[in-house]
Amino acid sequence: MAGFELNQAVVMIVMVAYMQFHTTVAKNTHVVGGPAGWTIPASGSHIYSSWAATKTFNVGDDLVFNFPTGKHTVAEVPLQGYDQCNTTDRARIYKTGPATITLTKSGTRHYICTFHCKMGQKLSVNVK
Ligand SMILES: *[C@@H]1O[C@H](CO)[C@@H](O)[C@H](O)[C@H]1NC(C)=O
Ligand SMILES: [Cu+2]
Repeated sequence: MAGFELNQAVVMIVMVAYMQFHTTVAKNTHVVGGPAGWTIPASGSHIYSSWAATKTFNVGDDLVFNFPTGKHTVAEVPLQGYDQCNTTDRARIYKTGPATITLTKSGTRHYICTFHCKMGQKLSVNVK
C-alpha cells in the first residue's frame, strides 16, 4: 500500500513539474518574414502582414529580424509612425542584425525599417 501511494505521489510531482514547464518555459520564436527575413519586400508590406496573420504571438515570444547590419534597422514605433513612416516617437531602434525582440506585453506592436519603411518594410503584430 505504501508503495502504491509513493507511486501516486511521484506521478503527481511529475505532472506538476510538466505543467510548470509548459506554462513558464513555453515560448515561441518567430523569424520575421520566414526565409526571406527582414528586407525590402518585392511587392509591398502585405508580405509581412500575411506572414503575421499566420502566427499567434504571445507575451514572452521572441521576434527575430534577420538582416545584415548596416543594410536595415528595426525601430519600434507607435501606430502613427507605422502608418506614416515617421520615426520621431520611436520607442527603440535596433541597428545590429539579427535583432531579437522579446514581446513583453500584450497589444499591437509596430516595427519599421528606418531606411525602407516607405517601400513596405514594416510589420505590425498583435500580441495576446
Ligand atoms: C512625425 O511625428 C511627430 C510626433 O508625433 C510630429 O510632430 C511630426 O509632425 C511628424 N512628422 C511628419 C512628417 O508627419
Ligand atoms: Cu530596410
